[in-house]
Amino acid sequence: MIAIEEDALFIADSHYPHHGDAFLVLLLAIERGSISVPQVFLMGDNFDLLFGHNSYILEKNQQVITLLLTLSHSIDFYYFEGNHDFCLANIFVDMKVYSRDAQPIVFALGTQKVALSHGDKYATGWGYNLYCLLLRNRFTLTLLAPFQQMIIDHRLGKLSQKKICDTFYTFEKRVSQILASYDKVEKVDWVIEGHFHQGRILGKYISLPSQACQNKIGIVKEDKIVFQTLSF
Ligand SMILES: [Mn+2]
Repeated sequence: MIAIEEDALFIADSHYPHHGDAFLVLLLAIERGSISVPQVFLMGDNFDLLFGHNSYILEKNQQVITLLLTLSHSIDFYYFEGNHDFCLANIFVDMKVYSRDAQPIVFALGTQKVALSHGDKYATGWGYNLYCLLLRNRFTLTLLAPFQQMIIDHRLGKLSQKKICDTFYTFEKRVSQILASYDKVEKVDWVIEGHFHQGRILGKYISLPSQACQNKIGIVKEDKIVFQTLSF
């Protein structure tokens, strides 16, 4: 089991670049040494749209991809793929990349066990599962390649207009369903997920803040995750 270290960062749901550039600003600060970090957990949907096997979408996000490639030479990066960013293992060759299928992954936080996922795996339904299976398939992505520019531009247009920071009023109910699914896999002390953009802790469930919505990230201090807004 890999240990989560002091000052590790948990960055979730940045939705770059359509919903702010906080992700880029933070990575640039790490690059110039304004903040020193031993580990970075990218918890998914850090990009508003990014997937492998597609040159057009890579070009669109080139600045941040290049930055991540450089930083991941010297810092341990763990990328939990989200529903907006997937098939990334071929892009980020120096990172540990976890697909939706591979998640959750259990890490150690001090003496405690923590399960980590993006947050779209449990309590979703078969339609969503099928959609994920097709969309994250190399064959499907290759098939779509001739139409990539048209499809992607259309999709990017929609995504940039999407409201992503709504309050989730029945969140407690959803969390109890999610925790029940985790319990079937492995007993852990904490579950940490992004995806819901809530920035709340409910019992042992830590719903990370969205970097786009709350402008906060999680930082590990004395074996606890605290939510913070960083300024440089
Ligand atoms: Mn998500």
